[in-house]
Amino acid sequence: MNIIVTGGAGFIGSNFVFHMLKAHPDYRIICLDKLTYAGNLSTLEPVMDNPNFRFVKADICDKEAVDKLFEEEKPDIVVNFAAESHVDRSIENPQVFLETNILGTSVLMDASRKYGVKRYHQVSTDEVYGDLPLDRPDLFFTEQTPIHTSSPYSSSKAGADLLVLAYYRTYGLPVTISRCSNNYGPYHFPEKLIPLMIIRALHDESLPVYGDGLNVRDWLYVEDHCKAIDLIIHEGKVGEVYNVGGHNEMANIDIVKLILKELGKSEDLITYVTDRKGHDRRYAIDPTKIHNELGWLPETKFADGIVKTIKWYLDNEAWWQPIISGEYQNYYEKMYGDK
Ligand code: NAD
Ligand code: TDX
Repeated sequence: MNIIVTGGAGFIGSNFVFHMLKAHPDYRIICLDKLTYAGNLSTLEPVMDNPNFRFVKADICDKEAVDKLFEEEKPDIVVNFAAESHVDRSIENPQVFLETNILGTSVLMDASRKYGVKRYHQVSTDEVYGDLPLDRPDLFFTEQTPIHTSSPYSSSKAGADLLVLAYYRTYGLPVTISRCSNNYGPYHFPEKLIPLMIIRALHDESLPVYGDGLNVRDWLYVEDHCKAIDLIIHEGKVGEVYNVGGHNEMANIDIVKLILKELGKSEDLITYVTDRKGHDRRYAIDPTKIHNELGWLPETKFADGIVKTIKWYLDNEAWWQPIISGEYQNYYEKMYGDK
């Protein structure tokens, strides 16, 4: 089985590459990644010499490069993780989100049609459903919840999802889509809430909490997400959407306090800053469908996963130190300088 994994040098994609090489030692995994600011080749170092792994630096929007790779590898399955993924960046500059997340998806699907792939899987997000109110804890996102996006990021992901479903209906491309809640774990880029707070707390720097800090996210350990995608590409029904989430709702402020407690740091580091524009209030996934149809259940409890994750960042400074120096510092100043 030949599988092209796009965006495999990023957070979830790299965890998926590791999972697949371990779970299916007879599969060949080809990672296609542009290595944007969020892609890190050093993450993939442990598998670079694996004869069942190949890395190719290319842009999913580059039709020629994508076609060439499909011609060479004749993939059975394509799993598309490649995306611009940070909501705050999409608010600053939507354009590249539309290019990679929508146009890139169409280039990959055109190649998938041309070379007859058996499954095209789109890695999507719960953000396509918009948000839920805090005072209705009985409400959850199901696969029937209407698309209702808030940010340029989520709109670009929703645009891609609609295109994927259109390729299924119009051309019969055998597609599946997974819409997952917030992931956390190793190799999470330090612009996102959990790694940002861990690393800043370690340096006794202020922790910028948006708005009142009461926004709720539904956290899933990254390995559980990878296992869900593995199941969907093998056993999921073509043309279907699967929500993935673990009923692990947490308010941002509670996560920040938990990190401070684990690291033995003072809550005085918490600084409330101007809210994110259009900030979604609450995400909460109903994972009944993937549980009933495919038997998937999350295995890592948040209490254990967050401790494991904090330990990973403590043990792997060599991974994140080069990231937070240089270009990323300029980014931080730009995003938080006047908040
Ligand atoms: P990430 O930003 O950590 O990684 C994205 C990867 O895609 C990087 O390696 C980057 O170099 C690559 N990439 C970007 N543009 C590219 C292009 N034009 N061509 C080729 N490669 C390109 O993202 P992530 O958090 O790992 O998210 C992966 C996928 O999962 C995304 O599609 C995202 O929308 C989705 N998702 C993420 C979460 C989450 O909590 N992080 C939750 C649900 C869904
Ligand atoms: O400095 C911060 N302070 C803060 O309060 C940052 C970076 C975030 N936040 C808040 C905003 C959100 O309510 O924390 C919450 C989580 O923020 P992010 O880590 O930026 O994630 P989110 O916006 O929820 O989106 C993530 O989950 C869904 C991923 O980045 C998306 O790619 C995925 O689709």
